[in-house]
Amino acid sequence: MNIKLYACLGSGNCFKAWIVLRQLDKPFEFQLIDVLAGEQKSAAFLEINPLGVVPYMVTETGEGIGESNAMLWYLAEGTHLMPKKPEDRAKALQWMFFEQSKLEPFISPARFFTTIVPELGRERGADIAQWCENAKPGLARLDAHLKESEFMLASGYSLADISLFGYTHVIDEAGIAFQPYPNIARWKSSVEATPGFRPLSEMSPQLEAAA
Ligand SMILES: N[C@@H](CCC(=O)N[C@@H](CS)C(=O)NCC(=O)O)C(=O)O
Repeated sequence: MNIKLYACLGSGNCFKAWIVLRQLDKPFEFQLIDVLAGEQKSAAFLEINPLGVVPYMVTETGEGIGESNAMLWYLAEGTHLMPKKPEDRAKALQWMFFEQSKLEPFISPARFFTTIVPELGRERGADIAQWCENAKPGLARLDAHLKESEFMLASGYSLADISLFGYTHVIDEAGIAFQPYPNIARWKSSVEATPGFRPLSEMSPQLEAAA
């Protein structure tokens, strides 16, 4: 049985799971879930993932895994994307928790209402401004870290880069400029140059069907 990835288009969290599958050249089935139409809360999808969110992944052995960063951990196991030293694995986790607590909760909704559904965002101007403000300390910390290192870990490109890249590479779509964060901008180019990289705009079930 192939891995099955349940995902919606345009999502940074779904992109993380998708790009790791593509960069590791793993065969998988892409099941589109239309979040804008509420499909993630349908009875059929709640049977698969009772939390009613995407991404969600079903492994080759039929185990269901939620949380994009947990998917990265599962998929990177035993590959060049998983750091070898225990200290580096712990640092990867440290940054992946940072991503989910200091960046994603702010960049994701700001981008959703600015770029994905701007018609709903017109009523949310104050919220969007606050989310952008809340993301800045995390972005400043990330930028300072990347001043010292080409990738998140000194050992090289890893699952931690993919995790952080998911939303950080589209801060402009949330209304946050890259200009105050030159090291993030430089790192973004380094990640985009890694083997097998494909942009978020190409994530689609059609691409997998054609592969
Ligand atoms: N922390 C989760 C976030 C999952 C999540 O909130 N997914 C969004 C799409 S990016 C979703 O399904 N939203 C629809 C909803 O909450 O009903 C992860 O990293 O996978």
